[in-house]
Amino acid sequence: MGAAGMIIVRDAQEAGLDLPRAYGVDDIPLVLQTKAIVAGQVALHTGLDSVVLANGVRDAWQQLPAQVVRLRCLNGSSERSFLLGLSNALPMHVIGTDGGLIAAPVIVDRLQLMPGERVELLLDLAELQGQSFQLMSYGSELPDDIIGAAQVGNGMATLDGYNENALNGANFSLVSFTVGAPTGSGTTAVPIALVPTNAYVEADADLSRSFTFEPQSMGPMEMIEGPFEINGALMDMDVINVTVPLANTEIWELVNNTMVGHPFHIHDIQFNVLDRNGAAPETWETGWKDVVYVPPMGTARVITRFDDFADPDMPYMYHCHLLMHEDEGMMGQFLVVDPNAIAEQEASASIHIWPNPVTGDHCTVKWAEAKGAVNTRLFDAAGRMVNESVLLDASHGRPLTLRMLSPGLYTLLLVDSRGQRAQTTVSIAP
Ligand SMILES: [Cu+2]
Repeated sequence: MGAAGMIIVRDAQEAGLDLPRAYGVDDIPLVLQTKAIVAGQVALHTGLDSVVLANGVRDAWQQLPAQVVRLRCLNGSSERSFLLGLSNALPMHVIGTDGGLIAAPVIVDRLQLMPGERVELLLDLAELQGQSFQLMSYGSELPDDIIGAAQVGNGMATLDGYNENALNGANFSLVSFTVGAPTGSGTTAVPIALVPTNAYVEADADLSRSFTFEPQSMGPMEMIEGPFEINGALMDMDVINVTVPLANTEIWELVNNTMVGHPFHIHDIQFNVLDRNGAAPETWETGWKDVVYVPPMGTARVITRFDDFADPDMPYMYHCHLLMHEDEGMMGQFLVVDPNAIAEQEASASIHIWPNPVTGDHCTVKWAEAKGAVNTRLFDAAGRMVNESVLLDASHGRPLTLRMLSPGLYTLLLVDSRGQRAQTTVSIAP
């Protein structure tokens, strides 16, 4: 991320709780970043991010009242993970994650926050008037192979400039705080309960999909540097990698066959983390999230329901939230499609497929604007091409043979002789 901002979302459930919410007084947004500054400009695509910024400011400090205060933290770094902690060893009460408040506060003294992740913390400063302390990143305690740790790679290979960056493996201050007088009206105690999560459980799932991360080519450098593929492919704007039927509850299994940790992010939905390397996630991670840490040579599983915002034309993205990784193509796109709405939506599109859902071994394709021969490619929900053929003139209706295909949703990509592209969703009936 370059310049980063924050949107604070409030709702009635949040408003019903006794939480600090005086903006800039006891409720502090913190966009935490490290950046490389070259010739006065933020430089991307370099590992020499040696400048620590909070809300865009170096050496940031804030006065806080001697009462319960709320810190809304976002890791807006391009690649660096933080291991948050307080220099005075005060406990941090986690109350919220990426998607909102969790069920009850969870006390931690360290918390790993990867790029793209958000966490809300309460600190009880009632006894600390006149003192000062820092919100720290304890980089020396980050596990190896997470960017920001002392070591990435096996010692033979490491990232360009990694060992020259003094922040890697170091403990450093993100923000300094001084504690002043209480406001006289703030929150005096950390709440016992927050908002029930009603998390999805494994038994709710309609299906499980697997997403495997691998370097494009094998080698010690490539295993830490990338470019990294998801299910054997880099991002392609012309390929829908996954088609999700509306109202599906799905487990997404993330398999990391690389030597670095990745923060995996899914648009459109909030998910619950089921497990990481087969073990329960951190207690504070059990609410709603949209970024999950996938450990090096390890796995994470998340569960979610795609219950809104279906659109047969506008895909959502999933991607690694490390800027260099996503920029190099560690990303894919998915459609959420309402199977019952396809026929209606086709009526207004320039491509006509009928019947759709397809009931026999072929359908008719008409693309009025097509010029010359049209190449057709059909992709299944996992993004695999399952059919390729050529229609000599699709500007009038032409039959497309679709034999031996399992029932479900497919994406049909059409390219005409002038390189014009069109795409639509085809449903194969049982
Ligand atoms: Cu990554």
